Formats: sequence, C-alpha cells, structure tokens
Amino acid sequence: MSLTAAWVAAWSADPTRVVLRAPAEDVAWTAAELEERTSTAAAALQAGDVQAGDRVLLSCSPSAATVVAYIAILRAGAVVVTANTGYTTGELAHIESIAQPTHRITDANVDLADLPAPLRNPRLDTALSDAPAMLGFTSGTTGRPKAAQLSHGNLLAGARAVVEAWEWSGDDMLLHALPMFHMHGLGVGINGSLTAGGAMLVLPGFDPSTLAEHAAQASMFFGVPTMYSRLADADRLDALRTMRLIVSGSAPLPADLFATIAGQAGQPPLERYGMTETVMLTGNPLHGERRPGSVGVAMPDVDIRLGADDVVEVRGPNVFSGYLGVDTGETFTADGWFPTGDIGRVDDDGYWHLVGRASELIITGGYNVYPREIEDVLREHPRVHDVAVIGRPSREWGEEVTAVIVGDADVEDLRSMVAASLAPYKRPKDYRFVDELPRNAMGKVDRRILGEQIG
Ligand code: MLC
Ligand code: AMP
Repeated sequence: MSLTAAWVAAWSADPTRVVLRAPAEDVAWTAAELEERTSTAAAALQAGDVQAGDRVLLSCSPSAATVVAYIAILRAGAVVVTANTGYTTGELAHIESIAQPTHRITDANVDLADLPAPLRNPRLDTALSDAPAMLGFTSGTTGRPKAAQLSHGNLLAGARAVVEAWEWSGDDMLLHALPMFHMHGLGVGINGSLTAGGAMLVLPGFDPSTLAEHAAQASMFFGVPTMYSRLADADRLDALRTMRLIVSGSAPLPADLFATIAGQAGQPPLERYGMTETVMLTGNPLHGERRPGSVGVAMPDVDIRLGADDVVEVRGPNVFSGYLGVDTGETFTADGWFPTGDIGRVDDDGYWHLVGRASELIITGGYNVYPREIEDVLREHPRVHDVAVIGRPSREWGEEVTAVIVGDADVEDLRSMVAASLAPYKRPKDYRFVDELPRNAMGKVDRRILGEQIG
C-alpha cells in the first residue's frame, strides 16, 4: 500500500474533522478539504509533467502550503527530495547533482500556481509499497551529503510504529513547529499525524511565545532539545502542561533538562531515537518509566542489536534500502543489518543508551554537521595552515561548532568565506587559534584531546 492510500483511507473515515490548522495562513481545513486540495495539486503536478518516479525537490518553510505540496508529490507517485531552506547555492547544487530532480518546489512556487490546469483523470495513490517515496539527505563520513532512499513501505512502517507506540489517534492535535525537510518534522510529525487520522497545527517556525500561545489547543508536541531549552529559558515550559505527550529527539536530551521539563511541564518528556535512514528506532515507553539519558526500547517491528565496536545495528520494515549510487554492501552488514554509527549500550532493564558516535558527526540544535565539510572551506584561506572543526558542549545547541585554526587568518575573513558556502547552522560559532593540532600515532587529529585543550 502507498503511504498516501493509507492517508486517504484515514480522511474518508471522518471527512468533516478539521485536520490541518495554520493560524499564520488562516487555514482550518477538514479531512475532505485536504483530500480535495492535495488531489487537485497532484493532478496539477501531473499536468505539469511530473511522472511517477520523478524526483521533486521540496525546500520550503513550514506552512499549510508545504504540507499540501508534500502530500501532492507523493499522491502523484513522485519522489520527494528534501533540502534545507538554509542551504547556499553551492550546497543545493551538490544535492541536485546527486538527486537530479526534474522539478523544484521552493517558497517561491509552493502554492503551485505556475502549474497548468489539473489533469481530469489523474492517477493518484497507485505507488506500490516498495516504490521510492523520499530521498533524504544525510551527511556521509566524507562530509558531503548522501541520499538515503526510503520507500512508501519504509515511511508507512515508520509512521505506524510511532502511531502504535504513542497511541496516536484521530483525537490528537500535534503542535508542529519543526522544519519540514527532515525526518523529525516530516516522517514523525506529518506522516504520523496523517497515518493516525489526527490533526496538526502548523507554525511557521519555532518561537517560545507563539508556541505557548497555541499549546492549549494541542495534545502533542515534538521538539529537539534546543527547543525545550529555549522554552525553559523563556519560562514557557508550563504551557505544555495540558498536553497528553511531549517528545524529544534528534539529539541527546541532557538529564538536567529532562528534570526541568518534568517539573515545569508537569510530565516527563518521552525521549526517542531515530535517523533519516530509518525513521524511528527506539523510544521511552508511553506508559511506564521514561528514563533520563536513555532513548528507551525498540519501536514496534524494529530489531536492534549491538554490532562490532558497540555500534548500534538495526533492521526492520522502516529501514531504507540504501544510499543512491552507493553499493549496498558498503551500507549494510553481510547479514543485512544497518550499522547506525551510534555507539550504544543496553542497561539491565533493556533500555538503550547512546554513548557516542563512531564518526566525527556534530549535532547542533538537532542538525547534523560533518567537520570535514567546514574544514575543507577554511583550508582554502592562504593563512590557514591547519584546521580542525569540533563540537564543544553547549547548553543551547547541545554541541557548538568550533573551528580550531593553526595560522593567523583574520576571523572576519573566515566568517565571510564560510558564509558564502555553508548554511548558517554549519558556520562555526567560535574560532580558536593554536600553535599545533594534537595528532595520534596515525597522524589523525585527536579531537577529544583538542576539545580538552581549548576547554
Ligand atoms: C539556527 N542556527 C543554528 C541552528 N539553527 N546554529 C546552530 N545549530 C542550529 N541548529 C543559527 C541561525 O542561522 C542564526 O545564525 C543563529 O543560529 C540563531 O538563529 P535563531 O533564529 O535563533 O535560530 P532558529 O531559527 O530559532 O533555529 C533554532 C531551531 C532550529 C532549534 C528552531 O535549529 C531547528 O528547527 N532545529 C531542528 C532541526 C531538526 O528538525 N532536526 C531533525 C533532523 S532529523 P546567525 O549567524 O544568522 O545569527 C533527525 C532524526 C531524528 O535527526 O531522530 O529526528
Ligand atoms: P539525521 O541524520 O539527521 O537523521 O540524524 C540521526 C542521528 O541523530 C542519529 O544517528 C543519532 O546520532 C542522533 N539522534 C537522534 N535522536 C537522538 C537521541 N534521542 N539521542 C541522541 N542522539 C540522537
């Protein structure tokens, strides 16, 4: 079954229910209206020569129009290629060179007004379960993004798992304040809500006071730890008290922040763990103990084990089929499991804990950054002789991107070089200068010692 056939079935079960609210756009659409708008939009895409299997770049800010465009691409049988709206021209060009999209939807044309009149007899919701639905970009160890291929079946399995685990129903209203180009906002937020037959209230971005203003209408909120930390700083966590469920993910939730949320929001947050390649993998229980510092237990239908070097390995209907253009032998183990790159352990009660990462990945505010990509840009400066980019602990961002330079380049020069080629969240928040970088016997920079040295 296609993901969208499941959504159409959920809409037809209760067509008069309001399922999409977007106060900033004055939107309050029933299931029947959302069905009608997305089928018209899908038929217009087909009239605009979007064929089944074509790739459509979707790089838009959160809005009701973005939700419609996303659903329409899938209903038309095309593949959604997600891209951060903050990417520079160079970053976007790299993504396009891999994904080769035939069409592009950005904030400038998200209303789809430039398309021809909708086809009269569109072919909608006919994709098979193993047909590709999404290319999600994720930074590879080389530092340049790779395209993870997810099928309708993968996304549907991922959505059904969270619907079951969190007892998500048609009575729920999700307060959606996440970006709509990542697994958290799309695969969990939008796909989960549509699969459950529930409703969403979409905000154009995250801001503590706007969130607090709309919280009373909603039963669920999903955020990255930075969002909870900002709500705490703004003294607005208590707005979440009326919610049935508050979930944190995409980055580690520090135990002290867990305790602050539990106290001020009147309920412990449910921390869960996922990836672009796999949708959701584990989560703390809906009923039962939510353990600070733990990502909980396996999601329904997900198998999880510890592989070589304590890397977490997973398997299940939610797990992607591979990266575009990369041999699956390089991506999966010989017996078909996906090594996540996260180092884990299981405690005596079967709760999983993530204790590190096999790669040098930095997670800042829920976004992934690979040091190599930034180092490559900084190295271009003639007065940078050597450079290492590391993540330093940060209360606000979890980890803060920091460039450590050997050389005497001007910091403003470096900032403008970086701004010309990298999205804002990747740009170092701090530049430090040292005489030499600590290296191990293999000549590799020892990032742990470097972190200790610069404090
Ligand atoms: C914004 N900035 C960041 C940043 N976000 N810097 C580092 N890390 C980030 N995450 C920059 C801005 O460009 C700006 O730079 C400055 O920091 C302050 O901006 P802001 O306006 O205060 O930021 P804001 O737009 O409010 O964004 C903060 C945020 C956002 C937390 C709302 O980062 C966010 O939405 N994060 C969620 C990411 C996410 O969805 N991850 C899921 C991945 S899926 P300057 O220089 O202009 O001042 C995944 C799987 C799973 O991981 O398990 O879910
Ligand atoms: P992405 O490639 O953006 O999908 O990011 C996936 C990565 O985010 C995972 O491999 C983990 O390293 C990290 N991650 C997601 N959820 C959590 C969590 N709850 N705790 C710690 N790390 C997490």
